[in-house]
Amino acid sequence: MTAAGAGAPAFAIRGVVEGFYGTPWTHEDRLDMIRFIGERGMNRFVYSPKDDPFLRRDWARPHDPAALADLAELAAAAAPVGVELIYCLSPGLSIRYSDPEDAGRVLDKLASVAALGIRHFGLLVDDVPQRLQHDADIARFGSIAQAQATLANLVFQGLGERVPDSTLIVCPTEYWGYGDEPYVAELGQALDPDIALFWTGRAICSATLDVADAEVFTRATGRRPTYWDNYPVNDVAMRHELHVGPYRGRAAGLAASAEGVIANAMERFESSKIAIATIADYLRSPADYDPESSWDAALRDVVGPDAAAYRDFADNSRSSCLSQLDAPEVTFALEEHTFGMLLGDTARAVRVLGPLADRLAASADRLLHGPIANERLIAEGRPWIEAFAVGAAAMQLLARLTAEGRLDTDGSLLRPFLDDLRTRGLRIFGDALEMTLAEVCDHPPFPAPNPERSMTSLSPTDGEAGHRE
Ligand code: 14T
Repeated sequence: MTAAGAGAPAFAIRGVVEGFYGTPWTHEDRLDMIRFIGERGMNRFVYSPKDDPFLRRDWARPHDPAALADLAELAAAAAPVGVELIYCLSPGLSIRYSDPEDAGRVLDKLASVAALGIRHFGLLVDDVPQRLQHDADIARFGSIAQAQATLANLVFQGLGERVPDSTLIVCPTEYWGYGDEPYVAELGQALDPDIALFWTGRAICSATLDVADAEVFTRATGRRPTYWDNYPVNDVAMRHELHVGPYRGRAAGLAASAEGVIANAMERFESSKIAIATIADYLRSPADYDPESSWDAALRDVVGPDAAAYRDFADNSRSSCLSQLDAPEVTFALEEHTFGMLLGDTARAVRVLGPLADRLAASADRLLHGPIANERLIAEGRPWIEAFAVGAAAMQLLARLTAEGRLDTDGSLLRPFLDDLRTRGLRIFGDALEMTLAEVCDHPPFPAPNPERSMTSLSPTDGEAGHRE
């Protein structure tokens, strides 16, 4: 064991992939991200925006000179900060695996990029049909795994002849699961052993990445996984979440069983940096990684002087496949509120909630209306921050109605807040706030406390507040 935190980073491959569905980042964004990750010890930037037609739908069409010039500039900017580019092509929607000319087109495209000094390449066949479609492919190959392996081996061989020291990584069509499914095992057994494989773990967005799963994958495919980790990405089915919470759920000992981790980022560029900074911490030294302290540092780093206000927001926007508790502080305050109400103890019901609601409302106000250092971060998160402001105001009113003993009679004043939050359809406060508001608005009043079983002594007025009707 090496000393914690010192020496070489644990994972050999540490990086970010621009791999989301949505508007691709700009060239300036990419330059910025390469610098950002390089400063934090990451060493790969994977170029794979799903909605760049030249990479996927029109994979065979050559890049125009301006696009090549941009790629050359990215590679040149990456080298001095210790980052290498991985250029990925996604030909799976239309390629004829059996056609040597199509393999030649893939090679030509990769060679056009290799001429710029880029050495690392990816062949991605994720999110394409699970079966062979061209008649010629059906006639030639017994399975799609054989077809893909044949293509990848040809491309790898051609690359080796044309580009010294080049590498190739393949993203399989079934890129998640137990790691020993028949398809991926067949693919792994047929691929040249020097071709790497992407894997997202148990699920497309995996709650955990475990050593045992990595070992199953390695045994089945003949190589350790390179994780394509779908966090903080929030595309497709995750659009209602803003992933600004810390990285978590990745085994401390994973580095021995995996080549590395490439984190898929959000279209929301600045917002992605928060999670990415924590991922960089984990990848440097997983044994020392503490999600919460890494997250606090990342917030100070990315948000700057407004970090405390933004943290109040982000603490309520933790919902993701990684999260165990989506909104810890608010959840606790609302649990206390419910408990206090059930006991008929209004003082207890508002003790935590009141001050917290005021603090969150002030933070929302600062983020929405104050001068803010990182304006782009706030602009990206604005829909969620506005929902956060609505929720904070709802909690302030909830605390006030409770303290004034009016929850029974005037609880319906909270209805517009609940409707507003539901209409926005954005994930904020986890389930905690909407469930509490629904409890007050939709359901019968809190039952009268049983004085004999109450854990706190009740004053007559508290008793009143606990009663409905
Ligand atoms: F390459 C793969 F490892 C991968 O994860 N591919 C895509 C990825 O680019 C996307 O950003 C990510 C998160 O949504 O998941 C994959 O895309 C999907 C996944 C689906 F379940 C696209 C459609 C789906 F239904």
